[in-house]
Amino acid sequence: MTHRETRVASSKREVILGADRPVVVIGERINPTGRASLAETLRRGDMSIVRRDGLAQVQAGAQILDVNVGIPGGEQATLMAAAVRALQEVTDAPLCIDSTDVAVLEAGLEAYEGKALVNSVNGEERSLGAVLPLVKEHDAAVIGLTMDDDGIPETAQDRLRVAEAILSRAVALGIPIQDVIFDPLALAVGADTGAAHITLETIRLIRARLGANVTLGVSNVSHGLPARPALNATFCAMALYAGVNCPIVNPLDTSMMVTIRAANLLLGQDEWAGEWIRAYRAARGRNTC
Ligand code: THG
Repeated sequence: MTHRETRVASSKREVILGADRPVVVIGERINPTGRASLAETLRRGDMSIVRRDGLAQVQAGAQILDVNVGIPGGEQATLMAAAVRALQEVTDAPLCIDSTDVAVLEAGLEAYEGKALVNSVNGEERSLGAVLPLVKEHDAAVIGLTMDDDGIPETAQDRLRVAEAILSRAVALGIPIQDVIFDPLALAVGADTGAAHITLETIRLIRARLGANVTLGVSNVSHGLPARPALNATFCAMALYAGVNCPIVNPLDTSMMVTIRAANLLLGQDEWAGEWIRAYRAARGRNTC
């Protein structure tokens, strides 16, 4: 199976996702879930934390920024458009527009200049019918979640079937095949001890059968557990080996970024260990290593 490359872009910078390229970090921080301070500022329409966190994540090595403004009761479409505009003022990084609400995705896409990543569509009829036409209309790329009207399948095979169904619907609408990437869904391992392993198997299967790029919301795995950074980084290393190439992570977590740089080197994506050595020297210069 040949592996496809996916292009996303801002008006000033493009980022290519592909198996034969270094990992692309999608920064997860612009998300009010579990972050009272961000939720509070968003509720006032204040974009200062959005700007600050966007910039900080890019400086820490994020190449794409996930933008989620999901606060209960908020005017989310307006907030999404405002967050997209605010981020475009402070960074050239392409954006990943994250909402379960189609009107919010649409507001984000309308404010965005470039080829966005839409987060996300899933195999539910309602989602396919609403999100894919929007993706087509805006010439965006899209993340397909491997769940459908029956929920999240328990086996890797069944999750692959959902991915195939999403892909064929997208292609039927005229969305280029490489513009669909997949997320095999990371669930909290504290709630189900078998969850992480099934996700890893699904990554491998999707990569082998569909040749598609694969993302993953890595931090979901550690919800409710102590020592989250250690679990997240370890799971991320495993997921990268299984075939994830654009994980959604916290780039301000230094152990996560060290793990990703190590994985790039160990999986043959860092020639002469150039990036590994450069990062080591930069950290030594800051006296943090
Ligand atoms: N797949 C896709 N998109 C996603 C997810 C996914 N988007 C959202 C989420 N899952 C990925 N992003 C996050 C962001 C934050 C956290 C987890 C996943 C997180 N936050 C801490 C908390 O809630 O406890 C708070 C962080 C803080 O306080 O700074 O864990 O799976 N496609």
